Amino acid sequence: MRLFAPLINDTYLRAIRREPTSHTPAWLMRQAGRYLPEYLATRSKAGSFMGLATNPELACEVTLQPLDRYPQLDAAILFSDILTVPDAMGLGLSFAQGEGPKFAKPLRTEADVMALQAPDMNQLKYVFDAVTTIRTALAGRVPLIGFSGSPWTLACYMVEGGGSDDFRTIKTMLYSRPDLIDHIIAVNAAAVSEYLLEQVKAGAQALMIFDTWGGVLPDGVYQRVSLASMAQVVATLKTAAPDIPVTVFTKGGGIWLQDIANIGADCVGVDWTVNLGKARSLVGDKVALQGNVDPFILMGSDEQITQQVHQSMAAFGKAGDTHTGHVFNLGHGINQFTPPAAVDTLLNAVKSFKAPQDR
Ligand code: 1CP
Repeated sequence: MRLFAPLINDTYLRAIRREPTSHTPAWLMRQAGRYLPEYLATRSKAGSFMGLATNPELACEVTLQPLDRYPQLDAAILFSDILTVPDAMGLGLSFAQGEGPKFAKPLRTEADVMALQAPDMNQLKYVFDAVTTIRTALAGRVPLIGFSGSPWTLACYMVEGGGSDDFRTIKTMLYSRPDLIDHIIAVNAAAVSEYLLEQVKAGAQALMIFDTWGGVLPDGVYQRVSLASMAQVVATLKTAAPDIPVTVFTKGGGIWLQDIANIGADCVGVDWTVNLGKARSLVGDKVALQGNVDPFILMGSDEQITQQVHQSMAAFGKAGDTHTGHVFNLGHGINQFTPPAAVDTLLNAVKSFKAPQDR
């Protein structure tokens, strides 16, 4: 075991464990990235997004940028991408300037699918090195969150070969050759479990599974394909690393909240379509909740931002125990056109919120 500095601000971990905290902890999905001028400067130094992600020193630099700019943040998230795993499986990831991710060898045929194997974790050493470098540089300031895509969300990119508007290619495979999808999901679940456990060994103090595209599946198929494979990953994590909290986030998964709360994760992320108070009454004290302000509120006036933040927090709140089990976040990642000053307004609004019993 590596030795790291003791944690100074443990508010995020306490909230996930549903312990009382002095304030509601906050971090933001995609808190590092293109909306920050300092990120764009480091990326141009690295030459490309993958140049940045594969260089542990530079990945560390961009992970810390939002924490230096916004001292209100209560957690750091590893700077990397969910698509590093399929890249290590040999699919050939590239990011063309100004475009989304592309795979040179997407999974299209039975032969492609049957040849798929979980990657050799040595191929992802740059990620684990980044985790250790970041954890050391944080020096206990806030906890470090490691992450992965869900087996289904990774499968979407692996079959489509990049981003998609309608998921036609993967849904065609799903409804014509479900056996092939089952195979991809099984390989991905093994890969994701191993990948996350390696991040823990390298120093990650919490984990998050991004199921960005679970919400494109019909009821029933979601549970069988995406949720069941996330449950399998969580079970593996809980056996090997029982003290590391796990958050699962299915964008568009609000309607399946009770199912998601039952897979053994510690915290469930929800998007802006969900009312946090209703969500809380559905899940009880089974899990903490993370979310859920619309990221585009950051394009609005300071008054609107503050009002939306307070509304989301008040919805969660219940007199007497407001600061238990809520991790403030957006309902999805920060958009690249977000003005950095709006993020400061948002985080100040989280801090200035007065729960009913504090007023
Ligand atoms: O040009 C650039 O600089 C690349 C933009 C970028 C960034 C900043 C990409 C490409 N990935 C990232 C970082 C990233 N991705 C993080 C690090 C944390 C942080 O920034 O603070 C994380 C957690 C992710 C996760 C990720 N990547 C998800 C899941 C979360 C989500 O946003 O839904 C997904 C779906 C991706 C795929 C991806 N990577 C990059 C892009 C542009 C995309 C979306 C592609 C698409 O579907 O169109």
